[in-house]
Amino acid sequence: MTNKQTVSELMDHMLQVGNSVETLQILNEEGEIVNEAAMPELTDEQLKELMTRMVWTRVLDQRSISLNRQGRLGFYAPTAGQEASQLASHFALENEDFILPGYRDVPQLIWHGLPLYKAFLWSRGHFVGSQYPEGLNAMMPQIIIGAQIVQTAGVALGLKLRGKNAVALTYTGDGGASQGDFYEGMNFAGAYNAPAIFIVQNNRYAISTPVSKQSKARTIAQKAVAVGIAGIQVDGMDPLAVYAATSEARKRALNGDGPTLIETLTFRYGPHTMAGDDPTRYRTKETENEWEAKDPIVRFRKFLEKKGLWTEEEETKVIEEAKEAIKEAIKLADQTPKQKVTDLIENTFETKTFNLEEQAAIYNEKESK
Ligand SMILES: Cc1ncc(C[n+]2csc(CCOP(=O)(O)OP(=O)(O)O)c2C)c(N)n1
Repeated sequence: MTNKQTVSELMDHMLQVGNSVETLQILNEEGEIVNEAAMPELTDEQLKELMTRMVWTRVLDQRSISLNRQGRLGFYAPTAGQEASQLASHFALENEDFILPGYRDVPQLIWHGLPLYKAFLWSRGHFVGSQYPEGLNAMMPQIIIGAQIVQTAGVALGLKLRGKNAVALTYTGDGGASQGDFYEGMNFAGAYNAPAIFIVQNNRYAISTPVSKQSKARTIAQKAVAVGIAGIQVDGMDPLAVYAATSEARKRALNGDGPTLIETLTFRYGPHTMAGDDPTRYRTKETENEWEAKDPIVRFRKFLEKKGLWTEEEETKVIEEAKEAIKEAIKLADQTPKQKVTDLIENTFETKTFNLEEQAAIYNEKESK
């Protein structure tokens, strides 16, 4: 209760809560540590592993774009620019943690254990691409914007009720943060103190819609306040900041402190997807140059080189290994028997509905000829 402030002052105070959100940065664009206090504890080997994953994934992105152009992949949402946001957050997880990715988050799935050839098959719409190996704690990439956020609340609550020492982590974009599911999911997870982590990769655009059209709120991170959970905005081009925030969120969730919302400020260098989006129609060259100067791989390379942990030869080796793995995976995908209509029918429901029974009979007959 207060009897010293005016109504207007109280309202302004609420607005200031949002306006006071700061951005965590640990590693600047020059590869220098600018926030020692927040520096995460990572061994030299771990730092190198994170760099390896980011470089590897950049190669995967370049190859996926060419494979798509050659007609050898189906749906593809480019990832270059978002490596720190995607891979440094995933790096803070353990295998027992459950991830619920969006369609752009295939790299995290791969590093969580999805065989690459299955990721390629998923891109082609082949059912084998959605059959996950035993022990891979993940859902398929979600296409419905925001749907994975409510599911994350449920998975996190399930993990808690089963007494698992694990969290559920989901990814969405700035556009996803405007969906009703976003608020519902976070609110529910908060109310049940579920071990959930919500990552909003704010890459500035939802296809062509700028983030300024998503919300009047200055940040997406501040939306945590309304549901009473922890929230943080981080430089999403800084792998150390993204890792530190996710690692802390995981620790808090396992400690019974509930969910966290993490907003990563990032940028996708490519088009929204390979289905005809042309970013030059809604982004200026200046904006692109500004974000290219923030490249997460460039700044992490500078940091590691200064520490004597990374060389051009090592990077070349990673690039060659990535190309080889991609070649092998696409071969495996090509060798997978072509999908039949009955495969789709058999893999839709555990028990077929009556009309699927009818269709299965028709297609079984056709395919046997
Ligand atoms: C419920 C729903 N509405 C609309 C779409 C069409 N759609 C596909 S991607 C997209 C933009 C999403 O942007 P954002 O959440 O910022 O993620 P980004 O693609 O930038 O990673 C939209 C509106 C959809 N897939 N699902």
